[in-house]
Amino acid sequence: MRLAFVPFLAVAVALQPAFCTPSSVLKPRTRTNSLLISPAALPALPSAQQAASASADAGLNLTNIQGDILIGMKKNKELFFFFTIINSTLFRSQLGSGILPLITPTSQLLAVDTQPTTAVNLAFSQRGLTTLDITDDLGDTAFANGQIDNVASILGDETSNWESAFAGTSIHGVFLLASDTVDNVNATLSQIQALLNGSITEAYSLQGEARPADQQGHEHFGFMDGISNPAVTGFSTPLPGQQVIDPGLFLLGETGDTVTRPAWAKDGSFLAFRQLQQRVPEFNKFLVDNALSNPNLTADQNAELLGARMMGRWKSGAPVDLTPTVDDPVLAADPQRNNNFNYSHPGFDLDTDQTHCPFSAHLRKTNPRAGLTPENTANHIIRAGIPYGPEVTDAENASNVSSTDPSLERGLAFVAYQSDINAGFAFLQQFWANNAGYVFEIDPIIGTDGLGQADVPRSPSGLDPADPTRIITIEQDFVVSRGGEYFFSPSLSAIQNTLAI
Ligand code: N7H
Repeated sequence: MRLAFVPFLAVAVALQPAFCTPSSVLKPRTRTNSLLISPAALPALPSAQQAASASADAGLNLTNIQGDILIGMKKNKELFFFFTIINSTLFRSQLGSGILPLITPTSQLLAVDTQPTTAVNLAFSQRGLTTLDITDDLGDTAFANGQIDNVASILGDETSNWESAFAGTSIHGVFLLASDTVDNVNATLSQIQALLNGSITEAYSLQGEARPADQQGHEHFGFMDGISNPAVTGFSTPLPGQQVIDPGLFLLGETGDTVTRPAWAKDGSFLAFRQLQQRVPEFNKFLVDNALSNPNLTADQNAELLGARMMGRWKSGAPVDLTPTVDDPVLAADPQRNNNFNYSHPGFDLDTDQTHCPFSAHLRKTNPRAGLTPENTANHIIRAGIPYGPEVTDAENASNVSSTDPSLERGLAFVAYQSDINAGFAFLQQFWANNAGYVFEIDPIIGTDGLGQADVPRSPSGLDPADPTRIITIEQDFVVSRGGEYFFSPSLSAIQNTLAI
């Protein structure tokens, strides 16, 4: 079905009464505690009132945008349920009346008393849209070709490590189910499956989970994650140092999106999903074996120092650019200060100074801040992933080797939202993280040689602040891609008026 190109505004106005009245989207009020986590280091979400006022000024309709897109890495438990559509007519017939009322828009997540028991989002692969007879070109070649097309040459993945479901053709879509308990998630999944009445089958699933106790918000290597997502005009108020990015970099058809799209695609976003395995015991051993030698630090602290310099932040979240040789947990927990840096310092040459932050640090590779003039506003993503897999076992700790037992695999269920995958996730991975020619070295956390080979040695300088010219060779990958897919996360109005029948 090819839909006519209709001006966005006309469509939005025409669709308002169908789904935008708050009473029709709110679920029974059973919540007294948030389904999201809120570690002190992460920027707080705007209040419902703040977001309502910012979005009104920018013309954003937060009741029409799926909730995961602008929220970031704040999920507690999240199931990624990848599915195959086996009866497209039945599936489409259940989408509007059955599934749409369960889909959680952004506005609903901003206050505890409007949050559902389980937040539900839904996205489709190109293959899924085609199965639904939606043949419009959404204007994104990476999405249209699927992630498998990017596998070796662009992303540098070793294809043999890919989970078979991602390498195959069965993934048509994904339900993202987030709550504070796995029981809630499973109950909602059962409800969805009952509503869809046999029209889908499971292709694959991955259960994400925030790490326990004081590690909540930290990924499996131990680093606080999700601090430096950009502020989005029309949604969030920028914190000191936080870049402010046009909504059109993340939402189709909004200010800053320059591509021509079908009208119904407005307020959707492309979701890049990656299952990134983390080899935690191997990473820890590398840090111990190559610990730095600051005489004022213990051996453990010298190992931590090396990890912090590979990452660009301490495990606490404190940026090494502001505190290069010693952790500062108070700074880390203060969102007014923990993102307020740009790698420039009075009297230091930005192009040669690595005493504050190494050029190759993951944080600096994936966002060079003042390292580019003017500061880059074109290549940004909103990261909304969550850790998956269990904690490291005693046996793995003792052997310094990750178990080969699949049930013990751990890593990051990486999610990036953008309106242009080739300018967002794929650009960051290919042109910055994997590119030794760009600010000198391959990213020591997520970089590969860009040719699909594993464990290619990397030789970054700058990791040792006492001697920034010293090279510390890294001979193995600590992050292994297990594959992924590109999806389109449509607006609620698109689900109702274009995808449902
Ligand atoms: Fe990265 N980590 O937890 O170790 N990342 N990342 N990432 N990452 C960041 O400031 C990590 C990955 C970005 O604006 C932090 O939020 C891990 C991919 C970007 O200054 C930490 C994996 C891509 C930023 C991690 C992984 C990116 C960023 C610091 C894989 C894109 C913000 C916390 C397993 C291709 C940069 C924070 C800025 C920050 C971790 C993957 C991109 C701790 C473990 C694949 C843009």
